[in-house]
Amino acid sequence: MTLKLGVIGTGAIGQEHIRRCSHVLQGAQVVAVSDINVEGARAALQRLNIEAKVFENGHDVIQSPDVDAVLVTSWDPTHEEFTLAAIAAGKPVFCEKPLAMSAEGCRRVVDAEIQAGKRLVQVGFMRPYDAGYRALKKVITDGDIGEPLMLHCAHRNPTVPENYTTPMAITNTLIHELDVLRWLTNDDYKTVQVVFPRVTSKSHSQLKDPQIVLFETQKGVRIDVEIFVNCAYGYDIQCEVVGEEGIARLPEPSSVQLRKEARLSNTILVDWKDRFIEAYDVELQAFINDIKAGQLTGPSAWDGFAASVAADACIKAQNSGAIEPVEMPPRPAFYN
Ligand code: NAD
Ligand code: NAI
Ligand code: ISE
Repeated sequence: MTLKLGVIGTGAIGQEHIRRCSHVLQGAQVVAVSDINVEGARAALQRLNIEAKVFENGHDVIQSPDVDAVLVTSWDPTHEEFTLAAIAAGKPVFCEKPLAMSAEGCRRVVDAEIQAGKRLVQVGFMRPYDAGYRALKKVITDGDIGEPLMLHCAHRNPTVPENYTTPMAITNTLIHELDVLRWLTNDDYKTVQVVFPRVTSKSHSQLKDPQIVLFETQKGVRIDVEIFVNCAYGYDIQCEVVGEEGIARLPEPSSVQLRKEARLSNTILVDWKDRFIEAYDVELQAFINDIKAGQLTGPSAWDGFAASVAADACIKAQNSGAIEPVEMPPRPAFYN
């Protein structure tokens, strides 16, 4: 049976996900889309050579009897509304990160899903599906470097649009680390502090860039994450785990090493679409397969909530300059 998908938001990642669901993955077909920019949605379908119905409103996609499951790939502040509507319609929904703009919003999704009595939500945290992160986790869980003591991480984008502001470094960018580092270390955050180095001249008045986010975890591990979204040189994700017996590093994406003109060099990727291209394929194939098998197993609404609890504390810490607590409520049995 072919799973019929509706996609809300046909921007950068919406188009990428439509492309992969239509031309790369197995068992699904995009039958409906919407975007507040309706002409943009039509143009995207034409570019991708896909025939699907274009709706003016995302809610009509969700309600369409032709649509079995929904992908929410519109802007961050729209995610909660569309995810809640999909749950109300009883349809599985893959929601890009963040699940909502605050822990309170995520909690509404968690509560609605529990009320529905069945897992219907997968959040677009793709890094746990990335082969590099999986290899790094195996090194840790196999005990190869002993107990982790410190993590040094970086999340660097070459550039961001003018509408990207200081809190978005947390809700839109760091949110990936907030999810993947919990998964990687099997730990939870206890406190967070944010410090601001000298601002790059490539930023603007509404964005303090770069930022350094410092965590202490429940197990006493110290984590530093540099967020630098106008780093100019590339899209660069770093993660180094310092353990009692050794150090493990996230593998670099493979690239041919060049010896040329008295230089030894490797290419650095510049676009998130390429850096995690396989992880996006795997996460969405898992979503499709899990729906057919009757049980979602990927990053859950509770994972979306946990990341947003930490994100709220980070934003508080951005504003206060103080060390702020991260207070995570107990996991409901529904998510065990
Ligand atoms: P984008 O701005 O390129 O695309 C967003 C699209 O959503 C736009 O076309 C916009 O017109 C549309 N849109 C906005 N509100 C809408 C609404 N109410 N109904 C329908 N369409 C609406 O942004 P993007 O880079 O594609 O990011 C989209 C989402 O994907 C964001 O939430 C972002 O955080 C997430 N994202 C995740 C990753 C990842 O690595 N997992 C990468 C990129 C983006
Ligand atoms: P984008 O700006 O390219 O696309 C967003 C699209 O959503 C736009 O086309 C916009 O018109 C549309 N849109 C906004 N509100 C809408 C609404 N109410 N109804 C219908 N369409 C609406 O943004 P991009 O980069 O594609 O990001 C989209 C989402 O994907 C964001 O939430 C972002 O955080 C997430 N994202 C996730 C990534 C990942 O690695 N998982 C990578 C990039 C983005
Ligand atoms: C974007 O929305 C993503 O999710 C990318 O993975 C991230 O690196 C980038 O900073 C975000 O803007």
